[in-house]
Amino acid sequence: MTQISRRKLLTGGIVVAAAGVSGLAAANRIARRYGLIPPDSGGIYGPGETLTYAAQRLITTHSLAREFPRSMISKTPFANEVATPSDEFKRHQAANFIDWRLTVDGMVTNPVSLSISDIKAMPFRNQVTEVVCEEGWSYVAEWIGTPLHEVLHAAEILPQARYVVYRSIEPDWWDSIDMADALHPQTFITWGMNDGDLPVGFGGPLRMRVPRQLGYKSVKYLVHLTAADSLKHFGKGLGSSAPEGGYAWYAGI
Ligand SMILES: Nc1nc2c(c(=O)[nH]1)N[C@H]1C(S)=C(S)[C@@H](COP(=O)(O)O)O[C@H]1N2
Ligand SMILES: [Mo]
Repeated sequence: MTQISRRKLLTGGIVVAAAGVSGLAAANRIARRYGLIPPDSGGIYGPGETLTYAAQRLITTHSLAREFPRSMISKTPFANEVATPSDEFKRHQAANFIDWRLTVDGMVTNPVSLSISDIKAMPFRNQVTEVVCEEGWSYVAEWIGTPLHEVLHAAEILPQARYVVYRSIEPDWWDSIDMADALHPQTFITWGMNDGDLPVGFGGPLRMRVPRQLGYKSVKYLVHLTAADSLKHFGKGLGSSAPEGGYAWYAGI
């Protein structure tokens, strides 16, 4: 059986099971068999979260977020700015981010601590994609960055790793993605925007861009990546700070 028809069969199975009487439970059994259980699968909304994540992963793993022509770049993009940056952040900003480091650890053979110029020296790409906030607003911008897979490759990520956990210098902002998104060609460690450096309001000096998911997964002021085979021991074990506040871990768009 080809990969595609197997995938269709599985997806069909999940969707049909979800439509049935004991639907969500059956869909969950299928998802569990294929290891497609998100970290926030418990609680009232858990079965729904599992259905969304498993169905998305079986259908759209390799699809790209829409890219726009440069003429559609928003003239006045809205930055959801951080009202009170910490003293630590202000010190980095005053020093032009010369001491900013992105630490990469966890399930890697070669843990690294990269400066902004180390990252800029790696292969980079650009994309014109949309930031979509769960509150209903969006904007289109050009993002310039090093694909996350380049950084993971430099750190020699181990094949057992299933997730990448990422943290902002803002302690409340941390998140994680599975390897399908971590290795996705549009998932960037972003350092440029619209032909210039990434402005602080938009997450400079470093921001994760995950254009296949809602804006809150694109964490600003990135300082730390950890490769892991489980999310159990991070925070409350739900995969990110988002489900701790009632939002989905997997926020595909
Ligand atoms: N560190 C950090 N990252 C963050 C946020 C934040 O407040 N702090 N807000 C998130 C949310 S909810 C959205 S919608 C986008 C907004 O991106 P923008 O500021 O470029 O508009 O950033 C996300 N990343
Ligand atoms: Mo948001």
